[in-house]
Amino acid sequence: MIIESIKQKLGTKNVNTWCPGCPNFMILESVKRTIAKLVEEGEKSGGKIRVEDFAMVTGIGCHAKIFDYLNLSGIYGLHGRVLPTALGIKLGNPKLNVLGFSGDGDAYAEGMEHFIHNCRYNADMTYIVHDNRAFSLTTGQATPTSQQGYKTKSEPLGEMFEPINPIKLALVSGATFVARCNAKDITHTSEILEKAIKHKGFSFVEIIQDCLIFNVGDNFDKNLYKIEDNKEDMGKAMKLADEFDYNHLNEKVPIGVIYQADKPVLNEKWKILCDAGKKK
Ligand SMILES: Cc1ncc(C[n+]2csc(CCOP(=O)(O)OP(=O)(O)O)c2C)c(N)n1
Ligand code: SF4
Ligand SMILES: [Mg+2]
Repeated sequence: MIIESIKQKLGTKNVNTWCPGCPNFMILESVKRTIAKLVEEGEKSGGKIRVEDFAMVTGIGCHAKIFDYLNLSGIYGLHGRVLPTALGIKLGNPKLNVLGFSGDGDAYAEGMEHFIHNCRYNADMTYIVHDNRAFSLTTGQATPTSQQGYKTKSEPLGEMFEPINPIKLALVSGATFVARCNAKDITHTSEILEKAIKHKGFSFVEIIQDCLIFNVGDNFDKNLYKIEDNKEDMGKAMKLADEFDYNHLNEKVPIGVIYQADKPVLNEKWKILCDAGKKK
């Protein structure tokens, strides 16, 4: 089956309510391309991956509408609870490729504790964060990755706190695959997503997804630069993470695989789960 027809199968007939031009469209396209490529490759090598072997979980927010536009089984979950739901699916059927989709509010505010612990657990699943540095669906309030001084109806004097650095947080929490990409670069994003899905362990992909309506200040596309994949070198990864602090938009912003390491995954460490996987 050719990639285009698999991509068509991944679409739905639901009316799309994202704002015209929103980079979420590009993330959707990147995800479809990636799954279609993996399925086609699987077919070539004996039908190893089917569309049915993927499952998705979303939070609540603009990002989460991807659930309506991507024809995969899964759960349109609760705000901030993507990862425990995704982990539950993975525990129930370890053979599934589980993809979690969160917004920055979803992942780093309400869902922060799940983010840290899932980096530690290293279950073999992929976590995709659409980071637009705002709670966009609820009209643009500041999230933990919004820059200081960002003014909203809820923060009329401007965001008071320094943002968190999710890349650094993932690294210190034990994530075995940490990457950043730009939604608008579909080819690069698809390459990163493919690597993330193929990675054995918890893969975290932070996608810069500029909202067109909220927190539209400085566009930092010009600051992005692509890096070579960094395997196993934590010192280098921390330096790359430090280059952009999510506050000063004039800094250089590395995109690509910032860190990848080969470590035992949850299924291997947890015998009961491992045996359950063998029985299916
Ligand atoms: C537990 C809970 N808290 C708050 C909300 C309200 N809420 C729904 S969407 C949303 C904002 C989502 O922001 P983000 O995760 O960044 O996604 P975006 O809309 O920016 O894609 C909020 C606060 C909710 N639905 N459930
Ligand atoms: S409000 Fe922003 S994130 Fe939401 S659909 Fe519109 S452009 Fe996209
Ligand atoms: Mg957001």
